[in-house]
Amino acid sequence: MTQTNENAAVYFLDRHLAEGRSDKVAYIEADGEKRSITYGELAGQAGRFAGALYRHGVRREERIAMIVRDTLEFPVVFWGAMKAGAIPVPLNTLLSADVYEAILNDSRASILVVSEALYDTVKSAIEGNRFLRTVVVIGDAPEGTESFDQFVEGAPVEATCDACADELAFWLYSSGSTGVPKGVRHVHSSLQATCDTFGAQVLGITEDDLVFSAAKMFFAYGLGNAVSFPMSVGATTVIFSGRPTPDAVSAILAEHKPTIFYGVPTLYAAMVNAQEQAGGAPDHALRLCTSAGEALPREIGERWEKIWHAPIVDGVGSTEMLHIFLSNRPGDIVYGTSGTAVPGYEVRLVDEHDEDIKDGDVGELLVRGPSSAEGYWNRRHKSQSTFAGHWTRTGDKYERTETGRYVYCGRADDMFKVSGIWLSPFEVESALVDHPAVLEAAVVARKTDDGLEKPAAYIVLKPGASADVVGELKEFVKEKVGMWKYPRWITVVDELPKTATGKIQRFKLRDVEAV
Ligand code: 3SK
Repeated sequence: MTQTNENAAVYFLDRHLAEGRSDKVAYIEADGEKRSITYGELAGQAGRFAGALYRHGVRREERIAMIVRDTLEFPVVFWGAMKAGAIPVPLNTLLSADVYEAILNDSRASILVVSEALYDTVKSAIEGNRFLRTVVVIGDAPEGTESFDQFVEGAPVEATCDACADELAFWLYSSGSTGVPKGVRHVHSSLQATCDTFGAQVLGITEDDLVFSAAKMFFAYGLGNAVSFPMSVGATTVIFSGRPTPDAVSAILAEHKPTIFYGVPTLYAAMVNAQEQAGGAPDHALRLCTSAGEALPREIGERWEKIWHAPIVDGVGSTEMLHIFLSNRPGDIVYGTSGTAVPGYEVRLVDEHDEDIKDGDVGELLVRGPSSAEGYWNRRHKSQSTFAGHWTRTGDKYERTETGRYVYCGRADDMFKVSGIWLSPFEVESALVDHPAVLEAAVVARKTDDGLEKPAAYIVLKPGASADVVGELKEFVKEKVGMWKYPRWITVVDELPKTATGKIQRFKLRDVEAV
């Protein structure tokens, strides 16, 4: 098909009608009403949503904020807004009212689409908002809002608005590890670029795959996993609107039998622990799993593969690069490393003067490739420092081994010096989670009475483990990674603060009193 309109909705949505996939199921809900939608129905409903936006006077480039759970309406609204030339802005569904208020003001969205179950949290964030014209609720509409059904009822089905590849298509908000959300602006060609690279060349996704992502569609990771990758080939996606607990995910793997599962390290760790305790072999049809969000500990990958007999391809991506650019490959996995650059991307490691470093040294990871964002919305200074010409700074510290694989050493801004030597919190955390009683760990710098920085650890224990184990952990770390690196303070907590993509928010722990 000759494609002159470069609006991403042509490639991901309209193309399937021309290629005979109108009756193929695109999405299946694993919970709630357990509805499903075909590619033909999705194209029709997205077109109607685009028509409803026009009817409401929405103009090109206006932002459509989405606080939408993983239900069939997510792809309808996302593609519908893009078809109309408007800019969908999917937001994390787990934020607080204060953060929604800040993001809604920052984005100046004129329409907000929100799932009914989330409306109560969002309500106070929209009071007094000067930009919103209409709040559309998926479900029963409280006073002052419109129901989704009402909003689209009788609207004409619109054709896809002409757009060029470099035109802004959608934004994502990145919480980053500092906690201040920034609007990351992506163009129409970026989605297809991630499918041509990671989707085709690492996942090898085909029309016959059935995929399930525990990471939600509002994350860049989940958006690729459950929206662009499967829709680039006409595959089918199982979606789940609830919390992806180990039990819920195991049940979905057993009932729906996806061939590709996309998870995050915390979930893999919990599932491995639960399955080892339960014994037996899980029921599934997986051919491949992926992990991102934070580095997958080696032992978790190895233990998972022993139980599920399906490899986990661990990779690194970012909201700024839209998806994974550094990754292991099926058939070529070294657990404990992030693999090598995904075809189509280049990576470099540089020192503090931006000079390339040699193998074995630790430096900041820079990446260049076809899916980098246009920049941050209204953050000129931050855009200039992150998007340095063709190269994008990741803020991650890496080492390249002699065999050319990249090994994660922590966030650039989490590194600190102990006795004059750089310490990566990640290295100490990895040592702690090697202890059989420790499920997760986060390490931050803390000042001693004489003002020197030393590591302080926060740990989550495995179910049934006794807090008495804390006494032996200091010696355990000393033996594993070196005398000076052991945590001087260890606090047991119920859970660690994390970003939506599962990255530990160490900055939130820096102010917590250690014991
Ligand atoms: O954190 C990651 O590794 C990631 C991967 C894919 C897309 C987005 C992100 C943040």
